[in-house]
Formats: sequence, structure tokens, C-alpha cells
Amino acid sequence: MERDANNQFPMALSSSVIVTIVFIGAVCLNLALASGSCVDLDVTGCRTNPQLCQDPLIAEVTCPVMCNRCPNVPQTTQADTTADCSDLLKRGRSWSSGVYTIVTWKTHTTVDVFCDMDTDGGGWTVFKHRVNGSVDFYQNFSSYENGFGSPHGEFWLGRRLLNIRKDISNSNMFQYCFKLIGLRLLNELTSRRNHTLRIDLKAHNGTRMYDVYDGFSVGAGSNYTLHVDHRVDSLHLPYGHLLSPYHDGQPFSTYDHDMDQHSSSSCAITYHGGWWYNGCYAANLNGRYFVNGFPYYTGMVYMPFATFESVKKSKMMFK
Ligand SMILES: [Ca+2]
Repeated sequence: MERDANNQFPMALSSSVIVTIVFIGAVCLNLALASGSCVDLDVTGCRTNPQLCQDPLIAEVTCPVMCNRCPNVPQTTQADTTADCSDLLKRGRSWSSGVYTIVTWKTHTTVDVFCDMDTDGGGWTVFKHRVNGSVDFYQNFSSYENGFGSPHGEFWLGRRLLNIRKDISNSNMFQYCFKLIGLRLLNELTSRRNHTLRIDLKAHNGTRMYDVYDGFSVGAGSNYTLHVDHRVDSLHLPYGHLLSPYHDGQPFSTYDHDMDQHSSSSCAITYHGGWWYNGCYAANLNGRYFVNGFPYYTGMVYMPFATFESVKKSKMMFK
């Protein structure tokens, strides 16, 4: 399609027509998802004319899915902001554990996060969860920055939603168009005030433990340095290792981003994970997942709990 002399698209794509096209597309796509009855979803022509995606208006408003675009989330007022799961508790009603939509306090990004509303008073924003090895945590640095997995299963951080979801009651057509937000989101969420970090583990024999530290935050990129102060609570930790000071102050490392203190090797490669390695670890909770609890140096290990025994479940959260 050619632009006219004013660098505008012809009247065929005026705002009213675009709205009509979006509506028809929404109905069509939702019908397709519901019944499979809608065959040709390319009502906008984006699929057959990919050059249309070069226009921001068409790409983000008319057919974001086909152009693989996620529109910017609009700014919200501070009063509307629910910055983390602890803010939900302050709204004075009973909340159950599950996935909630929050708006971050600084960039006003809308994201889905899993809130643990049952443990120790609730209000915990869960940023890492592993239960069965269904998600591979041996990911590169970009993946840890941007997040991976699903807040409904195993994951590292939350996912960003689209503002379009607020305008269309049935959001199915946009559910697969989202951006994941990892360490960058964790930096924002933990830089608002003083936070408490809680780590929950379950061994393959059923034994549970937890470890709680105050002064938790994650620094800005590209180091995403871990900060934890003192242990304030714990359960079933027979060994003397501490997350702090060994991992406090360490940048985040992955197999393609070696920031650890081991000069002759990469801790992320040696121990098959992504973590705030020192040289190398007292905890390796993003290590390889094993279906039994044998000692594995490369496993999902938390040495204060059971030295080199790979645990069955791990969860990290803050409030
Ligand atoms: Ca190194």
C-alpha cells in the first residue's frame, strides 16, 4: 500500500475503518479460538502484506498479533498502582494464593505475578518457582533479564500484559502476545523500599525448610547485584552456610555472561545454572533439576539445607 503526499495511508485505513477492522478481527479470531469456524483471520492484510507492519499505528493498533507487537502500556496514576502482592493485602479483603495483575511502581508496567497469600501472613510476590523440572532453567542472560516460564507453573519472574486486554472482555486473541520481564522487573519491584526475601524448599523425602533475610533487593542491570542483609528466620537448616555474606553483593551470571569471582572458569557453566555466583556457590537454586535427591554438584542445591543434595521444590519470594 502506498502512502499519499502527506505520508499518510489512504482513507481505507482511517480511524473509524481501523476500529471496524479491529472489531471484525476480534470477533473473527475469538470465533476461531472458540469453535474453529473462522478460517481466514487475516482481515487486515498484515499477513499477506507484512510491509504494513512498518507503520506503528497499523502494527500496534490494527494487528499487533500478526505484526508481533505489544503496544505500550498506558501510564497509570500512583493511586491505581498495586506495586506488589503485599499491596493487595492492604486493600482490606481476603485474597487467595494465585496469579494477580499488578502495576509496577516506577515504570507503571502491567504484569502478571504469582502471589503467595498463605505463607507467613501472605503478601509474598513469588519470583522463582520450581516444582517438577518442566522448565529448563539453564537459560542465557537475556532470558533471565526478560523472564521465562509461566506464572501458572514453573517460572522466573512475571510476564507483561497488554493494555488491549482492558478494552476487550474476551482477551483470548491477545494472550499469546506478551513480553516476559525478568531481572529488570525484579530490580524495579525490590527498589521501592526495604524488602524481605524468603526461600522455601522441599526435599525429595518431604522435609521442608525456609530461610528468611531482610534487606533484600536486586540492583540495576547489567549486573543485577544481589543484596541481602541478615537472616531473620529459618527452619530445618542444619548447616552453617548463609546466603549472606557469600552471595550478597554478587552480580548475576549465566553461561554467556560470566560475572563470578572464579577467575579461571564459569560457575554458571560448571554448575549448570544462572545465579549470583561468587566463586562458586552456597546456593544453586537455578541448577539442573533432578528427579531424586542424590548429591549433584550441578543440581538445585541449597547447602544450608542439605549439602549438594538436589531438592525437589524451590520457591523464592519477597515482600
Ligand atoms: Ca568466572
